[in-house]
Amino acid sequence: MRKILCLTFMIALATIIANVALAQAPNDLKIDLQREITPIPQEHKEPAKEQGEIVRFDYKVGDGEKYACVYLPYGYNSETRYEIFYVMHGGGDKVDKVLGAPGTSLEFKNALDHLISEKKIRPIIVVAPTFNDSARLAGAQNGMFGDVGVFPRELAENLMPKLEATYKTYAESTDEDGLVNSRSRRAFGGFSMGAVTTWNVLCEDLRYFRVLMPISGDAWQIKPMGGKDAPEETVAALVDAVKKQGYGKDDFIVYAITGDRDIAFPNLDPMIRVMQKNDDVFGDNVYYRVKPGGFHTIPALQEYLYNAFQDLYRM
Ligand code: FER
Repeated sequence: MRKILCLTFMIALATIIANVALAQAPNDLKIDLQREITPIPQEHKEPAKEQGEIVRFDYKVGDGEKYACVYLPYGYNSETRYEIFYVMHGGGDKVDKVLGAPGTSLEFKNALDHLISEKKIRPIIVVAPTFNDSARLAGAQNGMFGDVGVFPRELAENLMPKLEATYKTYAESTDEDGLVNSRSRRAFGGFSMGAVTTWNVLCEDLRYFRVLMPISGDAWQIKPMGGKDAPEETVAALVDAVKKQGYGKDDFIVYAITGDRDIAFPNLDPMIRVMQKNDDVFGDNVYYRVKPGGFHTIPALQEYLYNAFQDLYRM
């Protein structure tokens, strides 16, 4: 009897430990800040032998319809759980700008195929949504500022629950608990206005994401370009928002990337410097990579993702 009790206890304990490990932190992040950001090699821009696909994912927002472009890795199957990376495009761009349109196989998508088939990264799902129309559909303030302002809610209420019920991620259910418990396997990043969106996601949706990747764009919590004009106040607003959500510095990382010739560099750089000196909810959970000579372009964004994915998802 005692043996059985003991065994039951051990199994229960092992299950708890395994679940906690899954939910908290696969500390498998091996971010080497000394490693250069390298261009996507030409051979990785060519079609791979083992190809994933980009599919269209339709979802409802209010009375309207929207869609996201979703990269499913080669061999995707609903028996396997996949980590998921959401990536938002920049201002003036469309939903198909980052990954390419559904059914296409452009250079960046080919590069993802190669990274996965050569086992440089784990098979992941990448979702490229759009903030375009978000404000209008939410009945809120219109324009780009309104769009990126309401997108975190659309993400939480309309996109993620439906998408992750359709494609298999670490969310065991797509209610609040299921999405929150799988946050260590979910990341959000974005470029330019997509970076502004990412900071907004940090402030509102941190319960769903462990990794936030603002690329070439500052936080507009105080005002547009506040990362340059009001870096201390901007970071203070981020600190408040993180605390209000009940998180601390061990619960998430910010992995910011830009180029030193990027027009957003002067906006992002000062606020990141302030964040790195913070010893409250930021500090050594803030990773910062700057590509010498990097400009504010979609190919630069794709190059940064190509490199960053090898940090986040290395096998
Ligand atoms: C920045 C954040 C966002 C930035 C530009 C933007 C130049 C976006 C501009 C746009 O898409 O119109 O720091 O720096």
